[in-house]
Amino acid sequence: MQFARPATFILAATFATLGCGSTSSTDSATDGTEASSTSVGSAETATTPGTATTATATTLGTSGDTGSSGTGSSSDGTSTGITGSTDTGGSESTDTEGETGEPENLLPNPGFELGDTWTVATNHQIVDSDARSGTMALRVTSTGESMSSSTWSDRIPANAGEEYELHTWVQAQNLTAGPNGNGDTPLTVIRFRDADGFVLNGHGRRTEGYRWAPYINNGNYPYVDDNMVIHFQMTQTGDGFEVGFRTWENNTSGDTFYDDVSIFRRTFPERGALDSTLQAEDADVITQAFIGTEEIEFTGTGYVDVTDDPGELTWNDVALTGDYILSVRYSREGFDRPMSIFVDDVEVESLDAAPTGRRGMYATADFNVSFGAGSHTVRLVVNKGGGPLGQPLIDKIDVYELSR
Ligand SMILES: [Ca+2]
Ligand SMILES: [Ca+2]
Repeated sequence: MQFARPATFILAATFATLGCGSTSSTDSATDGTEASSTSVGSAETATTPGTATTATATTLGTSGDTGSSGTGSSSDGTSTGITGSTDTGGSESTDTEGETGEPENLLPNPGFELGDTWTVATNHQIVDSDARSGTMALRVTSTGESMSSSTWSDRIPANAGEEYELHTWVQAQNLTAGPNGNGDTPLTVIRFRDADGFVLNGHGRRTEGYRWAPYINNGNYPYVDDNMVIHFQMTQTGDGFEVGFRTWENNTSGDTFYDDVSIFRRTFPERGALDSTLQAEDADVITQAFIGTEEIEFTGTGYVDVTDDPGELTWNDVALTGDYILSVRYSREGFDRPMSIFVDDVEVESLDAAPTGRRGMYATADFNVSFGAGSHTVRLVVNKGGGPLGQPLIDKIDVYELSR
C-alpha cells in the first residue's frame, strides 16, 4: 500500500516550531533555564524563515496559523506504508509505570542491528561502532545544515486512545553547541499520519512531538537516557506514527549516536471502572491559568492552560469515598515537571509528569488516592517551569475505581 505524499510539504517551518530561538534546556537536574524560549510550542505565533515555503501547505488543515509544522524528511517521497510491529528483542526494557509483564518494543530494528530498515538521511549513517548494545548504532553527523536531515523508522500502526512511551539512548562526541546551549541539539521526533497516510502538519491538529538530546559536558558524553522519554496518546486524528532522529542546524560539527530506541504501549492495570470525570475547565477555582480551546485534542469544552508557576485547579464538593486512581490528562512540551494532588488541603501524591512531545498532544499520569467518607476538595497543582515551553495544559481528571 502506497501513500502519496502531499504535493506540497514544508521543511523549514518544522524547525521554526521545533526550536527556532529556543533555549530549552536538557533534562538534567540543572534545567530550568528555558525561560527565554519563544517559539517552540507556540506555533500560532511563530513567524519563520520558512514562511515562503509554507504558503502552499494549507491544504492539510492549517487554520489560520502561520507557524504550522511540516515534516522533515527530504528523502522519502512516499511512505513505506503500514508495517506490522515486529518484536526484534534484544533491546533493553524500560520501566513503564503501571505495566505488568514484559512490554513489547513495537519498533522494528530498535538497535540498528538489522541495518538500513530505517530511512537514513544525508549525514546520518548506521555504523558498526559506538553501539550501546550489539554492534550497530545510528550516527548523526552535524554539519550546520538542517531542515531535511531526519532519519525515520517505518510506520508503527496505532489506534485512537492508546498511549505510548518513546525512550531513547543517546551519546555525543565533539558536538558543537548552538547559540542557545542546552536544548539546541539534535532531536528525537515522532510524527503522525492521518487515516489517508498524509503527514499531519496543521496547527490545531497534532504535528510532531520531539525531545532534544542533552547538551552536557561540552558535547562529549557516553550513552545516557536522561529523561529521553516522551509519553503520548493517540487520538482520532492519526492512524500511526514514525520515530525519527533529526539534525539541528545550530550544531555545526560533531556526532550524535542513537541506539536501543524503544516504543512501548502503556497499559494501566490499576484502573478499574470509570467512576466520574473532573473536567479541568469546570474546576471551581483556577489560578495562574486560563481556559483555552485552541489546541483541539481536548475533551469536554476546553482545557486549562497554565501560565504561571504553580497553576492550581480546585474542585469543591467532590463526593468520593474509598480508593481511586485519579488519571490526569495533560499536555506538556519539553520537560519532566511535577504535578501534585491535594485532598482537603493535604498533599496525597506528587510525581514528575513526562513531556508529551508537544503542547496540544496529551498523555495521562495516574495518582493513587484514598478518600475518607464524605465530600472533598480536590486540588491539582501543576509546576509550569520557565517560558512558553513549560506551559502545560490540563484537560481533565478521570476518576477510576481501583481495580481489585
Ligand atoms: Ca545497537
Ligand atoms: Ca477538558
